[in-house]
Amino acid sequence: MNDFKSGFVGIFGRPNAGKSTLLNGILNEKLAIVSPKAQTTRNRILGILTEKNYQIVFSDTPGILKSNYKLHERMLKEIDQVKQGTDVILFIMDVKDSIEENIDLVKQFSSKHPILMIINKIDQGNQDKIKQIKEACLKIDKIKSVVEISALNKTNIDTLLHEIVTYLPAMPPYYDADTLTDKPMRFFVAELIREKLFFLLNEELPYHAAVIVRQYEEKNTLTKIVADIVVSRETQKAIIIGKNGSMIKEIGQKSREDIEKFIDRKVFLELHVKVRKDWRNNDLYLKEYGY
Ligand SMILES: Nc1nc2c(ncn2[C@@H]2O[C@H](COP(=O)(O)OP(=O)(O)OP(=O)(O)O)[C@@H](O)[C@H]2O)c(=O)[nH]1
Ligand SMILES: [Mg+2]
Repeated sequence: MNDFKSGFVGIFGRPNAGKSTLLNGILNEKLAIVSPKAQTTRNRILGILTEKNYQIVFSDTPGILKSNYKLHERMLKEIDQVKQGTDVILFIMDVKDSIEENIDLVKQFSSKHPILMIINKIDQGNQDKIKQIKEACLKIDKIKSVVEISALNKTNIDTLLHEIVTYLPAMPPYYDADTLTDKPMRFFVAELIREKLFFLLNEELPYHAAVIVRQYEEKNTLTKIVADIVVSRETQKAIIIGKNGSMIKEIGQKSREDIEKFIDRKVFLELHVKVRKDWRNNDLYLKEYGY
């Protein structure tokens, strides 16, 4: 195991840049939920890739944003924690995003760790813009290389991995080869339910919702899961339940399908909707909901 390399690699970037899509693509597993809306990810999510000669411990993070409520503060804290324990920084930007804004964010990282700049969504970008981004990156010392990818189509992922490994220290693995993540099953189940809210509900509502798994019980033929969807207001509860319960039914169905795929077992899913006024600014609730 002499020439084995291991290290922690943080994935950072603006909301919606494709951080979670990249993590899932690298691991071939849907660990992190993904949606077309910004600020989908709220917690640090570990994903571990172990190959013959190396182990990379990836951390997906929430998108970097200004904080408007306490939940945002918690999300920013998650980002800071990952920053501290990282060997290599992946900074991922949407090829369509503003170059200046992203370069400004990159400048805020300390020079302690090498930064790999990832230009994502090249399936949607033009060569000119890619060239401009590369030129801007050249002027910044701590950016060690620039890799263009499509996280969605898994284009150039091998090149990226190869590049990352270059910067990893010689180290024995931190985790057993069969460890994929550090979060319990309940976390992923709650996230898969939360993801459906992003797809089925309009604009603001998903940002007001948290999901907590209350019961997770493996029975003989299926797994029984009871979860609460928590929102800030009564009106939001009514929307989530929908006309004659139609919305909650759809949320339940879609969630169950995804959870079954994830745990590879039949699932019985029971959902409840609860109102906790202004939970996003309440320390106790935030703690209870895992933030
Ligand atoms: N066309 C295209 N879309 C992509 C690509 N990568 C990600 N997306 C889409 O971009 C959107 C955001 O992706 P996420 O992976 O949730 O982005 P994120 O950076 O984790 O976002 P937050 O968690 O909100 O910070 C989703 O609709 C993805 O399908 C890509 O390479 N090409
Ligand atoms: Mg994300």
